Amino acid sequence: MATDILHPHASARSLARMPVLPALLLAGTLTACSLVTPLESLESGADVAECDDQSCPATPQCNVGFCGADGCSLRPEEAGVAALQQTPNDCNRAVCDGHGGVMLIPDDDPPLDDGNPCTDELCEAGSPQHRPKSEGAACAQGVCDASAACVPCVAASDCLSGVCQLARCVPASCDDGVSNGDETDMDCGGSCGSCPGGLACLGSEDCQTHVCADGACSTCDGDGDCPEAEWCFNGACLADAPLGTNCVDYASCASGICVYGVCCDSLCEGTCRSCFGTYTGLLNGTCGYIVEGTDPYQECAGAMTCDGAGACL
Ligand SMILES: [Ca+2]
Ligand SMILES: [Ca+2]
Ligand SMILES: [Ca+2]
Repeated sequence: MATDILHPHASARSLARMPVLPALLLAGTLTACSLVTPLESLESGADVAECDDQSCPATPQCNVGFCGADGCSLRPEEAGVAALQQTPNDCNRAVCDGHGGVMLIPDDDPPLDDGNPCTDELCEAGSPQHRPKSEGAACAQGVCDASAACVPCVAASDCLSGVCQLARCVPASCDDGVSNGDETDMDCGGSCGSCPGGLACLGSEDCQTHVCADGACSTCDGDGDCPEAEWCFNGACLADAPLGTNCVDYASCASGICVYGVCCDSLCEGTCRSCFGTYTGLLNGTCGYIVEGTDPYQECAGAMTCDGAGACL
């Protein structure tokens, strides 16, 4: 609280209301000008014959001591002159009222900081105010809320994750309804699984179809639209199948060879050869001789069968 120091028992405002001169002075000898009063009764009053303006005390404030015909006297200080005693941070300035008193006029003398970073210290019509800053205004630990408290967030945009809950930023997750973290679109892409068609992507791995075109998940028209080691099937890129996997064409096989609907390690041409393990006794997808005594493809004439070495016997 600001302290008035105008007088031990009087505030600036009460002094302003005092009569032009203290009653004790009015008891003295008045000259033609009632504002000029001898100071004989003042304890510091100088001898009439010896006084000069410098030796005459100016008290109380807003009065000027001077040496007149009757010795030291007082006259009011001019209106508007700053009073000797000022109260700091009270949004006012004390000035002389021209009648020996003090009056306060509004001044840009704002109150001290209340310690709250979410209030502004200012003066309104001579009254000190700690006005709350607008919601969302920046403060040291984040932003100011509607109650002038400094909190981490009040809006989603205040958080790197884009999620503000109960004035706290919440880390990104794959089910928060926000495109955040390393996601390429809302809750998909990056480490949150692949995105359906039309959603944003950075690479093929962000898309369910493995096709990312112009920043959006799309479909493939051919194997050329697919990443290396993948092939296009029904608009989506699928990983090339390993040996022995069922296939629809060469492009679907990692080996690039599809024989009778299975990915094989070679074209497997020639008599009594097969890519099917059931016919060769080998692993599916490995071309080998058809087992002796069988002829699953009916390649051998008459009663002959495969000999187990790639020929009919
Ligand atoms: Ca002041
Ligand atoms: Ca403040
Ligand atoms: Ca998310």
